[in-house]
Amino acid sequence: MRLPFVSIAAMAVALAAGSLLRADDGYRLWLRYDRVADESLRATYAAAFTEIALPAPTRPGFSLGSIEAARDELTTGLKGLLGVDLSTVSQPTRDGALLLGTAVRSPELAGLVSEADLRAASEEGYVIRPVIFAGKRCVLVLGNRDVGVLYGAFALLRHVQLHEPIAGLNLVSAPRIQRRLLNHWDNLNGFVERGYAGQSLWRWFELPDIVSPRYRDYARACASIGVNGTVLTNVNANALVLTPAYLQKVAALANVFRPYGIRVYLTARFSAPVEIGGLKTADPLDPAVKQWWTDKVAEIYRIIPGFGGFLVKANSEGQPGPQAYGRNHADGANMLADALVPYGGIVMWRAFVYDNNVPADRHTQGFSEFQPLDGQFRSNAIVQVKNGAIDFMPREPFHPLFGAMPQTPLALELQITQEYLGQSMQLAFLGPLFEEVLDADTFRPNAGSTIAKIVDGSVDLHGISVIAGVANIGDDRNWTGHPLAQANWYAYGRLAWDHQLTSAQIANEWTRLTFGNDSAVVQPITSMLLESHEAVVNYSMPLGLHHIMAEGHHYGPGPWVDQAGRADWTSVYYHRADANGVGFDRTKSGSNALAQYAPEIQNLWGNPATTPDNLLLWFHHLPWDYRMKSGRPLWDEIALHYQSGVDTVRTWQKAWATLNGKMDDERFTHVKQLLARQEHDARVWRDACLLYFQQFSKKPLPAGVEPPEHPLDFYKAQQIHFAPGHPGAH
Ligand code: BDP
Repeated sequence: MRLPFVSIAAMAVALAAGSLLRADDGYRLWLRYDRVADESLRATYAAAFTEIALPAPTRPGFSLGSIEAARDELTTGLKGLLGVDLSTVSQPTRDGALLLGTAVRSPELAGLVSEADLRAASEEGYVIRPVIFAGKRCVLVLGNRDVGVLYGAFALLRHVQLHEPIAGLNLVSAPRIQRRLLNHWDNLNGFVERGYAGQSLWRWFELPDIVSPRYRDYARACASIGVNGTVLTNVNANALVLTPAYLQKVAALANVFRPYGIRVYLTARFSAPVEIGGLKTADPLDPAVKQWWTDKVAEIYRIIPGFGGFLVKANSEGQPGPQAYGRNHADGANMLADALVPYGGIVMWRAFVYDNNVPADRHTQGFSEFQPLDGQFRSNAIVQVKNGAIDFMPREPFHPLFGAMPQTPLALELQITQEYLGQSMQLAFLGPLFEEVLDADTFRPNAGSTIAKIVDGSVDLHGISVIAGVANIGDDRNWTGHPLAQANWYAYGRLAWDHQLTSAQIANEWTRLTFGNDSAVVQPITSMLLESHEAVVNYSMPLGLHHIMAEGHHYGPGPWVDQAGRADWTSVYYHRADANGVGFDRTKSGSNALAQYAPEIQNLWGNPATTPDNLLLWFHHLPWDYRMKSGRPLWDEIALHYQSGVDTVRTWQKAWATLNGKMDDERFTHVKQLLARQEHDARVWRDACLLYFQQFSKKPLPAGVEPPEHPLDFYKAQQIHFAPGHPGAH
């Protein structure tokens, strides 16, 4: 929804009601910096922060302007929060100076903290602590490098926004994963594949001449949660972005992002040497092809200093790749890695591959193609793996590759945009999903080897670590379409920085930053957020059901889909419902995808009695009257899950109603309308799926499940035209 204008009436109401109810279009995200209402608290903060001191560095060092960005953010933020104008001085002139600097360039500041603190801050982190400097009581914001100061500035502002005490202030933090990226699936024509919040942020036609102020706000938002890289273009890539004219445009964006510690990356279309280079082949072992990429990379680094590298989708869903020349993924990735290595660049090569012509269960195919290549990739080639083996389903078991490529750094790819989770119409806070994935134990080489530890490099001691989130951002005024979907961008960044944070902590933090610290507001919103992912799973694909959504645009139910261009895009391929039961047998008696997991997991998930309910039908085909752990028959359990999803949404509608008057009318009304739509859509999911499966189960709905509103044919006949984010609709 676009809300570019604030109506005069809304503004008048807002002015009359005071700052709490000021009209709000959501543009400021979690960086709101509204005045701290409690006067005594505000006075405490104002006494603690009186000026900004930026002592001139005494040692040379490369500056990216991050310290200046930190100073600007602190000046604006504290002006908003406290109503004070902080001047910048080169040495503290009074108590309460915020002292900014880096250990590398200002050894006298480094001397104020312990070696252990500096080590803990590592490359990108910070130390924030009260110190005495030049005879004044100061608050030191120190990084080893400039960007640490910027991250520290955001942490300090967050501390104030959350109304945390100033006494005993002691913040030390550093990221656990080195490269924390957003992946934008943005096309050069402005269309965002699987984007539900408007068009691309990047105005390619206007660039490089017109540099929208929004690019800086994007960078501020990313930096505030620690995101330090952005892949600007769609994995279904267009080679044009590698041409000189586009590289100039990319450079203009990179210039805006650089002070914010954000590197720019691009998707590299494998056939680019043919499409824009005039070569006859893109064979990765052909010397002319290698030379073309070597030259191209040199050109890119000349135009875009600090360029991060390439993301590649190859031999997947029709994208070109090395297999066309009889080469494998490692051949392709290594050729690009070799071109990038002199500049410190990396290549992220995606493992999302599957082939309709291969008879094996799609679940097994990425593993089969990539696992044998372990050990063959260059050290700057990272294999990027989606969290699950199919495709960002509402719930998936973790991808077996995470436990099976110890010699290769693996990047975790999460989807922030809610392709299969209600898109921008439905509330689904993804913190719990991300946490579940990060905490999943691969048991390789032994228990405790969680995905988080595989990805951060600590299990196999890799030098490079990468995490990627497919962005949910577009040019909608509020960035994410659904106002509460901002929380997903936030949660991704916070977990990428520190995977030991809990989603409950993050939900609480985000809610307070975004809606204020009033517990009557924070409590209901936090509960809604934390319940929402499971609720969406319940009313769409409970108990391990998967890939039963509508075809193409993927919004809403489609368990009946049996024609979709290729078998592995249909729903019947995955649910396998018949008179005998439902579910995909992936045990020894079926596709045996389970064999790709560690023995501990095979033992657990190989037996329906020890498989967690929430993955049951992912791994087993079970009779409709199979006795569940609850004692109920499977059919009843399925039906009750669908109903419970609907019921949960209704409880949010009630909870949200209590917030009327406690926030601005814009966000209140927008979310109220979205929740009504979600309640409707949840019923559609429930009714459509239960009617469909009932054809096979031939059993009545259990008590407590509402009868469907329409017959099955009604739901089958529903069509959505021009669904946002659907490539086929354009
Ligand atoms: C699927 C999307 C498709 C993407 C693909 C991918 O439906 O639009 O291109 O993933 O990740 O989820 O490459």
